[in-house]
Amino acid sequence: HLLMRALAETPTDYGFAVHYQPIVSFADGGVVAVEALARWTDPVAGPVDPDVFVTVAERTGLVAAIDDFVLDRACADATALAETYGRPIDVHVNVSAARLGQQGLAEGIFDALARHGVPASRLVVEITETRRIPDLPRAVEVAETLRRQGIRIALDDFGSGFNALAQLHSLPVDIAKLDSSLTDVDVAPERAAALCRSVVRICGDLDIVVVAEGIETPARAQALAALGCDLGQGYLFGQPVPVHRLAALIPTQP
Ligand code: G
Ligand code: G
Ligand code: NA
Ligand code: MN
Repeated sequence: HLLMRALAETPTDYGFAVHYQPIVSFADGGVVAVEALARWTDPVAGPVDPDVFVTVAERTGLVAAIDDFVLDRACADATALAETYGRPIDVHVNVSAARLGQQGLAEGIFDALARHGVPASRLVVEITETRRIPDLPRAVEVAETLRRQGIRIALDDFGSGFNALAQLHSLPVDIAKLDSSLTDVDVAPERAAALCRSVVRICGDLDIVVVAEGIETPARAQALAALGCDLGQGYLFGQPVPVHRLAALIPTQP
């Protein structure tokens, strides 16, 4: 399989890249963070949908190589990101839930931060699920190890699949990213608003910052801000782009 061969070698040589998507504060519209997202262009077939290659990589155990490549690139880009925004911002990277309990994960993350001189307090690890966390007690230990150094933990796609309320019971979480199925206030507005309000309330009680995902329209941004979400992410604020194209997404003041 081409993907396997690509990952076995240096990812940079095989069409891997990292794109960044801004995460914006509803309070003042400023960019507070970016999410680093893996992109892969097959030398023959062209760009491959990340949902496809991440799912394949998860099944074959190669997703760790992708996560590590994205983490290293994101740390290397920290200086360029700070220059783009005129101040240091947070960087979110995805880590597959299946990997959270694995040996060496925390050490690998600390090593990448140290190699590039990035403070742990700038990094957010998004726990991305397609499968249940296999060894929850061990995953909780790793999450606590990361947090003791100042790294924050986000639950990705919160409210869908396995990233459910029950996770908040055991996992120490700093940020919840509300899945776009939860933030879709255009469909059944009253029910969606009630759900959103309740989740925001629970997160508030647990000191968890709420990011609303999948925001494509100003109306949706306004509704979610009014419902108490802290931050927003979506095509309205910018698609994932290479680091040098982020500056063009910064909203110009009226
Ligand atoms: O970027 P896009 O939304 O198209 O990505 C599709 C899916 O792939 C999302 O669920 C996203 O979390 C996941 N994904 C993107 N980049 C990475 C990565 O570096 N590591 C992991 N584990 N998942 C990623
Ligand atoms: O699951 P995760 O949050 O990691 O996935 C991020 C992916 O979601 C990005 O790769 C991007 O392609 C996709 N995405 C980001 N914003 C939007 C949006 O506003 N609408 C849609 N449909 N997809 C989005
Ligand atoms: Na995800
Ligand atoms: Mn994510």
